[in-house]
Amino acid sequence: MTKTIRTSVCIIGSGPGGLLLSQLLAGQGIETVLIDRQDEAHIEGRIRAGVLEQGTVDALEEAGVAERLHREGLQHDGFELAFDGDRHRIDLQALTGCSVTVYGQTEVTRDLFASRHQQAQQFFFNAQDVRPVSLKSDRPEVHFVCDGRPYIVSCDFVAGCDGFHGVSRQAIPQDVLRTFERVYPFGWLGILVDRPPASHELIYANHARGFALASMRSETRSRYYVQCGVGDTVDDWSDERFWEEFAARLGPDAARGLQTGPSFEKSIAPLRSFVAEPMRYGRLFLAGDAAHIVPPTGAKGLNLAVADVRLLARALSEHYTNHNDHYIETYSETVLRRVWKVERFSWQLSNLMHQFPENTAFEKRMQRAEFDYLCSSEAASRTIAENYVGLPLE
Ligand code: FAS
Ligand code: PHB
Repeated sequence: MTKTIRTSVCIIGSGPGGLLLSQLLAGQGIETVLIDRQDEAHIEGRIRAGVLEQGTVDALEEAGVAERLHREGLQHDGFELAFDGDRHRIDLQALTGCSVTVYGQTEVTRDLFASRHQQAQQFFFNAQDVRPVSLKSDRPEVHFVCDGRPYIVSCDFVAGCDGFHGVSRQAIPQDVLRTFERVYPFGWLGILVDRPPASHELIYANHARGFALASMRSETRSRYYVQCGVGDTVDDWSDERFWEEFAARLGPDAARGLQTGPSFEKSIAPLRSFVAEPMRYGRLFLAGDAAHIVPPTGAKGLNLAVADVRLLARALSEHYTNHNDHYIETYSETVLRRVWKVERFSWQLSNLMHQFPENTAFEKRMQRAEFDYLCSSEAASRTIAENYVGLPLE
């Protein structure tokens, strides 16, 4: 027996994008239902982003979930780029007047779940066969099965926040959807280790042996990455091999502060740049990884999802509160303009900081020349800084 549920906005995907959208809409008295194919523990357990733009912090404050973030987050006024051991600090504060906050996506997701539960949000976890239908009608539906029972959510709007491998983007007809993609010829191997960070700020390093990133989650927990082969598995990377490569790529100066130890999380992420257009089809709106992917080099994935959600929450709130559909009608055009600028920055920094198998000696010299130019030009450093702290919402 199918159970039908009626709500205003049905959100597919309960990652940071879907959770924040639900939280922001709830603040405007707009009811939502959240559907996810995983359970809460799995969603919270995913180790992903680590750096929040000021705009993301602002959104979490507006959503009323920034208290722990302010208590435990680490404010960073700069970060470093290193090239074969030479280091250059991008002084975010001096160049832009802004900072970033180091606070893991896991914590953001945990804070959002806690608040949604406090407000008795209706969730469906472990949902199967999720299908958004009738998207061109004024009463779209989302069909799914949960605990063996079929459900239909009848709603005004559907928000596709279900990530790169979700179903929402697939619901846009092939003759409407346009996709753009660049797959990088390497991945990132990431570890977590309970040791103090090698440096108090992030260091992105390009070395002849490959890219490395020294990041952190707290003053006692570090998050480190090395560029790895696109076909590598975690079994190819013992801790010993990781530490040897990581220290070599960071360079002797930066590696001086490195404290090695046993990793307790190790995973590999593929790198791609991807955009799907349009981000609206009828009453379906895409937000976050459902519509775009950036290589993590620019620390933009989570922040871009948050920016989409802020614009989508505004569009939906204006519809319900002021019967004004201007932001609904312009959502896709507005959000994509910013998405492409962030894609550009993430692609540019990835090209600068990684060793590409197909690069000739000339391209390697161009990378070094770009780094040397950054070191010598405040204007060049400012362009990196203003993208890293986050572009204006529109
Ligand atoms: P998410 O992918 O977080 O959430 C989508 C949700 O939809 C998931 O909970 C999923 O279970 C659910 N879903 C999927 N299909 C569904 C279906 N059919 N029905 C119902 N639910 C469905 N960003 C950074 O800034 N820095 C990083 O270092 C970084 N590392 C990353 C590493 C990996 C392995 C990955 C995959 C991403 C990484 N990202 C990183 C990007 C990441 O942080 C995303 O940008 C962020 O999670 C986007 O949030 P959402 O759009 O909510 O999508
Ligand atoms: C992280 O801490 O996970 C992190 C930080 C910056 C990035 C990517 C990942 O660019």
